[in-house]
Amino acid sequence: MGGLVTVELEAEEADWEFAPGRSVPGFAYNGEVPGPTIEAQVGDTIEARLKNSLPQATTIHWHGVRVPAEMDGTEAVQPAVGPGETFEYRFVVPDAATFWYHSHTNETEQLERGLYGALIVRDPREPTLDADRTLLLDDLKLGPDGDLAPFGDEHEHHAGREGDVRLLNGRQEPDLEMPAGTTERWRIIDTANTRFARLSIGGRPFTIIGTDGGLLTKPVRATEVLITPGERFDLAVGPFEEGERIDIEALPYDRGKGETSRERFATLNVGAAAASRAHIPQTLRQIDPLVAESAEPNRTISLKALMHEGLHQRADPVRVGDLQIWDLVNETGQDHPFHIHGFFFQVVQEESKPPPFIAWKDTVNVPRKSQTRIAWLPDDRPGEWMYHCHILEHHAMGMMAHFKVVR
Ligand SMILES: [Cu+2]
Repeated sequence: MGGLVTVELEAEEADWEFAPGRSVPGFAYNGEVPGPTIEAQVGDTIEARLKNSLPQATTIHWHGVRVPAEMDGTEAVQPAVGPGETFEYRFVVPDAATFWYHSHTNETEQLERGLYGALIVRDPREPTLDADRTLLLDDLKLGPDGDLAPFGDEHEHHAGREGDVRLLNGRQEPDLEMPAGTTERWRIIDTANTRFARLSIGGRPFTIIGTDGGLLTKPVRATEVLITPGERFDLAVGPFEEGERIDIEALPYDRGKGETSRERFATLNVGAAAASRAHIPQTLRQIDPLVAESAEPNRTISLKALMHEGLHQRADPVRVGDLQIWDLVNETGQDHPFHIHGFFFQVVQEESKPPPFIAWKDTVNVPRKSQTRIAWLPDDRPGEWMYHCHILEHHAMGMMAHFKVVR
């Protein structure tokens, strides 16, 4: 039997000091950006009491968690929680992974102002590294006056909202400390409205050990990983040598809006050595493929049509237990991170090729002029669900669809 984790989350206006002496009027859970990190063991029940002290309605979506439909925190399953009102979310966390929670009402503004936090679900059987840290990547778009730029101009509708202030855990380009000789688990979450990060840790090799739905089957060595809004990657990072200063940065990437330049999120300072007990086994867990690579799709979703058809689209229902094989076709000129609520999928093909590793995902970037095939199995959680682009401005503009899971 799992334990009970209770958390009080008060959504409130707060002065968000994102750099020494610089702040913006934020929206924050319990006055902090990011909100408190919620930590649980797999199988626990989370009871989160939301108190809305904002001047506008809000809800909380538990991104990636396989919650019952009525706990999904969208306005499709609950009325938004008005100013002065409360709502209690209660659900079991059946999977060990890096999740996050965020507002799902007036998201473009509420996330930009800071309504997000991490939800970490651990399994005691997972490998233990020397430390476990959560790094939330974000940005802020400021106007010439240093305050938040106004929301929702025409350019943002099309391209998404990106700002020049890059944040890690709610602070502008902070310094992090890590002892030499150690290897840490870094849980990276892209909480930005739009910003992609082709993440590099000073070009050093690291090991990808997990993503949205938890551990991979085996560790994957890499020197960079593309992380897009909503996605998570768990990395084993280190060891480094005492005295090193390493930039945690995004390498140039073109999501269809021109190539970005190298951009720093933080600097890692390596301190005096500490003993290490980190061990990464060669087998992390088993993931059985849902379908063969050659499996034919039973649904095609045109992201271009989704983008242009506007609000409140309804897709066909899916039946519990019926295997879903969906082709996500992106004929637009920009990348779109596709997110499905409440269920994990496997990527079967990316641009007609199998993905580099098998994994459970809830968000996947579909690069411009390409197509991605995913497979997923609706387990017995009937109700109202949705999928959408996780560029929040695209979602707000209607790049989404509701669908039902039926018995
Ligand atoms: Cu999009």
